[in-house]
Amino acid sequence: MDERKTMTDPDCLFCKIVNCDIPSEKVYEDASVYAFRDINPKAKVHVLVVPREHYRNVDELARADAQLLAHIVEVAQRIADQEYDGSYRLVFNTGEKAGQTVFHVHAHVLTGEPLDE
Ligand code: D5M
Repeated sequence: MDERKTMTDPDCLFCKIVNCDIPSEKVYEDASVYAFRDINPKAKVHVLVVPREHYRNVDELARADAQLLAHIVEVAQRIADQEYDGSYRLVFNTGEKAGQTVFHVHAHVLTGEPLDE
């Protein structure tokens, strides 16, 4: 366990979604993660999987809690199994120049149809 004091950021969009202060279309939840449909889907099925706790990006999460990162991958597979044939693309945009716009780590799970390369 790391020593960060703030596990929720009151100004963070995805913290608000996890806490149900902003509505979302939930796909899956458990004690440590929450998954919901992306508002601007880039594939037939486009789900975001986020930890309930606030980490800025996947690097911060990996250093603090590698098991939680592995759990996010398990949840991505579960969603792809439920919503398609188990095939999926997993994307973590990390940093502004890579297209990250929400600084609460989230896995984009793209599935539901064959994907272009
Ligand atoms: O991905 C941020 C993603 O978050 C982007 O694909 C849109 C999505 N988004 C933004 N607001 C919402 C709400 N309110 N519900 C669902 N999805 C949302 P990034 O990798 O940071 O660019």
